[in-house]
Amino acid sequence: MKKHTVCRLCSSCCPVEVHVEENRLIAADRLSSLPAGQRVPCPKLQAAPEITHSPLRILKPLVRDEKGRSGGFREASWDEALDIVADQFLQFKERFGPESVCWLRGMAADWGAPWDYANRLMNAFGSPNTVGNGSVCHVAREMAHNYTYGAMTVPQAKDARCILVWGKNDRNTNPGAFEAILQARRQGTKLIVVDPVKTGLAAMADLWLQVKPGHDGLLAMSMIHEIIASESYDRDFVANWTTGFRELRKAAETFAPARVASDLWLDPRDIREAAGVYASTRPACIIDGNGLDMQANTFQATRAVCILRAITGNLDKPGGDFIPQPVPVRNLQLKERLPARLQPVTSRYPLFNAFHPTWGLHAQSCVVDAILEEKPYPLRMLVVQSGNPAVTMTDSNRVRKALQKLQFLVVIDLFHTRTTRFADVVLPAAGCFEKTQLNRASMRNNLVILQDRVMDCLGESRPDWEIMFQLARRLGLHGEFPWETVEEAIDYQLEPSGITVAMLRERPSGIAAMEIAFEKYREQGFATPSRKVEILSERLRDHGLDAVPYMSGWAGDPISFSDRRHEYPFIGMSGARSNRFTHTQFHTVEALLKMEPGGFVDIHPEDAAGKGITEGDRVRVETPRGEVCMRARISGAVHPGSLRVAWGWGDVDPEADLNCLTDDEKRDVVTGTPSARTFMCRLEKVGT
Ligand SMILES: Nc1nc2c(c(=O)[nH]1)N[C@H]1C(S)=C(S)[C@@H](COP(=O)(O)OP(=O)(O)OC[C@H]3O[C@@H](n4cnc5c(=O)[nH]c(N)nc54)[C@H](O)[C@@H]3O)O[C@H]1N2
Ligand SMILES: Nc1nc2c(c(=O)[nH]1)N[C@H]1C(S)=C(S)[C@@H](COP(=O)(O)OP(=O)(O)OC[C@H]3O[C@@H](n4cnc5c(=O)[nH]c(N)nc54)[C@H](O)[C@@H]3O)O[C@H]1N2
Ligand code: SF4
Ligand SMILES: [Mo]
Repeated sequence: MKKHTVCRLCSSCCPVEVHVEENRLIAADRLSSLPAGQRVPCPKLQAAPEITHSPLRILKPLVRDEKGRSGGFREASWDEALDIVADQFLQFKERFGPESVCWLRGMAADWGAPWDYANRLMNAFGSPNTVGNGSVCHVAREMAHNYTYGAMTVPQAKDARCILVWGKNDRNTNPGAFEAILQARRQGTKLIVVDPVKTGLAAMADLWLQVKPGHDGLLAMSMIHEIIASESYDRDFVANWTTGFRELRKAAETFAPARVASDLWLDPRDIREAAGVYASTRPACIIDGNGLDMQANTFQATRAVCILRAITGNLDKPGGDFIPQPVPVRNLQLKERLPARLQPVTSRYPLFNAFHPTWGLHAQSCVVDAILEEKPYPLRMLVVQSGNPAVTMTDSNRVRKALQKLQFLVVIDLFHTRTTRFADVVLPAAGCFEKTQLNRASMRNNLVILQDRVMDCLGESRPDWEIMFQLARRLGLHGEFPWETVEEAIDYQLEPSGITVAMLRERPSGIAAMEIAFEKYREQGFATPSRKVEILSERLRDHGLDAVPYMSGWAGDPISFSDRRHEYPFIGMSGARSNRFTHTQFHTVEALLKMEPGGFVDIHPEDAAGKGITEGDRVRVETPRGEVCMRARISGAVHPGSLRVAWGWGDVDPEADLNCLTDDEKRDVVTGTPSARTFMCRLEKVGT
């Protein structure tokens, strides 16, 4: 049997066709409009059968044996495991208040309906603490878009004449999006890439700006300076649809290319050329990515990039940056149930907490603060769903101390991880092909595609929705979770759109809730308080923040440990995201390991020579927080003085645990984003 669904082996949410026989996944193919020879393969999807049927899957609920955390796990029935978890929820509520319980989400279970269910459960239970990991992922970037023009834009790369890729590596992280870039290139579209590393995408660009890590805000302001000075901005759009252009002009004065280029590792001519080509070639779109995230200045740097889109008049134009038309859905989260006096543990970041009606809370570092420092109050019980925080959160030694200190930890996952080692109960989740869910990425762009179950759950694993619904009922929340099936829940949520699960099953390629329209702002304005693009944001000014990015100047070096650069002279970068793995996932899958057996530190030839390091040597990278050991790869792809340290190996190899190196003290003041992407470090050879 072959069936369409959506893959969730990573966050790209590609539509796929899956072949299943007798409840065995045989193969899966990504759907693409390109002819077979031109498609970009995804090794993870090709390994989907091995991943799904891995002998390492947890197929029964596990609870600690009589020795507790110092012992092992024993298998339990769902009834027993869920009773234990519900009982702990109620006990902590009774003794310390419902806010002492927190639900911490990784990205794997999706940000659509499954995120809404977790929020609904916790809000109805009475705890304001449902926290996602968006401060290190794209939600901080999403907020910057939102504060500038009301929504996160979607680049229309296929129809653009110029594509500016800013800290995104679609070749490895989103093959469908990479295909759109390739299609555009075949039509002669210009490509500019801003990346400190010569990625495959950078190598094929017309112009590659090898920006100094963490300095994107400075570069964006310099390009803005150039576009204003050369008067190549869109005068009509700026005059009619923006606030604060005068203040922007003033703020940009100090960022002339000639003045800032050396701080950026760039030639001023390249900055001018990039600005000139981008501003004069229309339509143009900007594809921004995780290179802008995990920086201590994520919010304002992304705002500056957003302003480039606006002043060049590319917003909401075909081939430019589309303002999405979200599918009308019910807000399921029940946030209104929470008493106003109950502050979440993320209360230090009030603007980030409130910027969107359903994104909710994402300053995940605050969860660790609350456990260890008991500020603003102690968290005592944690449910970790679809995440591996022991490895993926910043300053992982500190995170593990926090997990150890918890009084009760529940983990919902398919596999054992370094996080499940701290757990009291592990609940086995079903994989993405074993469940039906309403997927946020498929809805964002006004095309609802159902992620539809193609096979039964393996063993006793259960879909996340079912685990949450059953737990909720045990907490007495029958009224809030009345649905017997996920189809009922999805139909309830989708009701305002007029779309149902039955309709989606008839049209597996998706249903558009409305006709795609461009330049919608002409009728309704932008979804900001002024209805314009807010180059100048009064909301930010009211909170004592720069209303225009960097209007009070460049805030200084955002790189962690920059005050100790004499001891830690290299700039370390977190990367690369391989197309074979998703964060810490799949590092035990033979087919993928055959292609890529371990992580590397990429070192520039000059630096390697200076340290007597040759290809394949074992090297140690150290920061004030910790150290990792990996093999050296000598590579002209990185700038002299910088190292790229492989991401994602920490679950299977404690010596390659990148987040041992990262720092959670230097944080973005708006979003609480730690500077986990970039850190000063030192390098030594430790063996051959
Ligand atoms: N230094 C550094 N830190 C980073 C990053 C980096 O590049 N560098 N990247 C950051 C980013 S962008 C992100 S998004 C985070 C990712 O952080 P996490 O979300 O913690 O990362 P994963 O390793 O993908 O962990 C997902 C877990 O969910 C499980 N899982 C998979 N599917 C399901 C499911 O359907 N249901 C359930 N319940 N579980 C499931 C997997 O087995 C896995 O254990 O890491 C961040 N941390
Ligand atoms: N195969 C695979 N696909 C994935 C994932 C995965 O783990 N594996 N994770 C998924 C998730 S959760 C996410 S968030 C996305 C992320 O997808 P991407 O946004 O593509 O993320 P990365 O590859 O981490 O980083 C993008 C680029 O930023 C560059 N970069 C690093 N530092 C800087 C900097 O200071 N400035 C600039 N301008 N660029 C910089 C890196 O060199 C890299 O080429 O991918 C998703 N897809
Ligand atoms: S990129 Fe690959 S793993 Fe990620 S959703 Fe698409 S097909 Fe699945
Ligand atoms: Mo992410």
